[in-house]
Amino acid sequence: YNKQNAIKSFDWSNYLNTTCAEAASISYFKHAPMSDSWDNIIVGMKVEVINSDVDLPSTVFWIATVIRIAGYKALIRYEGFGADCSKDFWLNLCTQDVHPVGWCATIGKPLVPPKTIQYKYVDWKEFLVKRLTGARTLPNNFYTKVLESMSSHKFKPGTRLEVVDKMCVSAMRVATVDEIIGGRLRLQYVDSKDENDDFWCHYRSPLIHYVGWSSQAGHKLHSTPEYRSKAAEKARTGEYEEGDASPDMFIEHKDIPNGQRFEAGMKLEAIDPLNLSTICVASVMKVLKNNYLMIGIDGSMAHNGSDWFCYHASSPSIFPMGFCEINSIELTPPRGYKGPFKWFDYLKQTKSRAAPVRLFDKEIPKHGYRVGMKLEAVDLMEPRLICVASVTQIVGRLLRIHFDGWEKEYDQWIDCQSPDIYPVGWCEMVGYHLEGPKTKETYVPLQTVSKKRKTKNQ
Ligand code: MLZ
Repeated sequence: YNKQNAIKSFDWSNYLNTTCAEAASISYFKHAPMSDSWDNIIVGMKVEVINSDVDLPSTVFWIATVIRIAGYKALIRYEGFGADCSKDFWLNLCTQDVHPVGWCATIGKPLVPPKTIQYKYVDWKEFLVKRLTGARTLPNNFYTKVLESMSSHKFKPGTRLEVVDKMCVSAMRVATVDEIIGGRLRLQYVDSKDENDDFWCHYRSPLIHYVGWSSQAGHKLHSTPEYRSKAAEKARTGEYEEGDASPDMFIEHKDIPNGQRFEAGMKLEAIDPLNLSTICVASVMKVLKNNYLMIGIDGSMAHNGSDWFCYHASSPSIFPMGFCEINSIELTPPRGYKGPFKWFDYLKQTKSRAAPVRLFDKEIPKHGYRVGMKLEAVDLMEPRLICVASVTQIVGRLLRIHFDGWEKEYDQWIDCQSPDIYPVGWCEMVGYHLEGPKTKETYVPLQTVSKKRKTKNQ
């Protein structure tokens, strides 16, 4: 029994009205459906929607104007209301209930004016013709396009892959896809007896890999000897079985600058994978093949290396020494470090050297994010949860994501191209539960599932 599922999914409508906040645009999220064809969706465009302001037994439609856009959601006003906003309502543009102008005429459905304004005109036809001349509307095949763009990957229930072991992040484990919602995969570890021991991630997540990836990269893998040898063979020959995740299902990493490599022992700054609100002093613990690195957070490493974490050399989550200082953000010193932290002294004390700046990917992709924008973000410490969130700081390509109503300890530094952030209305569109902002009235602590979060220097 899952308490959270019993709670209704959060509805953005009132929240958008009362906070007046701007939502991050669909076009910022490359992995989100319709991201590349959202340019035509603009304020002022007209659509045909169900008219609920009538006393008729049958479903009728009316023309409406888009007043405001927030992610996939649009604030709508029935045509004829003029400046009167009393009947405005929010709807999701990517649902079956929204149609381009002309749709009713094509299928012979009547357009019926809302009863509140019925008295205003005698000749509604003439009124509509006037209002609609030159107006923009949705493209004809809009909903078909929406459906198409929601299934643009090859993952299926049953697909086998390698994924980070959530109980021991330095190792991989074998899992199968159990369920897919909006491109997010519910994974089940194959060696787990507990059905509820699942792991959610997007199909573009850097935490999942093809069968045989661990053997190729030289990454630790918890699995059976049979799997190990078969997987290695498959990756070597490229001959995969039905149901195996194969290399072509994953995005390829950028090449790193020629001939320049990270070396074990080099120091750097990195987002702590177990506490995404902090950027910490870290070390390259091991260099794997194909430019993957095992990174450890200085001062809090388990002796057996069980909290080393794999980042690709081109990852946007690792930074050269001095990154935090240059960007005026807090760098978390090694746990228990005495006195103010100075890189120069620290390198001397630890007799180590910093990873050269040229090894890092410094590209900052163009993005439109601004502080204050709302979105839906995965709580990566409990990745089943997608929550109402806001951008509270921007550093180059990094976004600081704050979960509305929650303490700052829950904040996460996330890359602007991360597949773990979604536009407002995404959950509603794909049918995923959305966690609302934490409020005193609605929040019931889930004591049984609550994992203690690391806080700074704790
Ligand atoms: N059980 C967890 C839920 C936290 C979810 C927060 N999401 C932003 C806790 O109370 O810590």
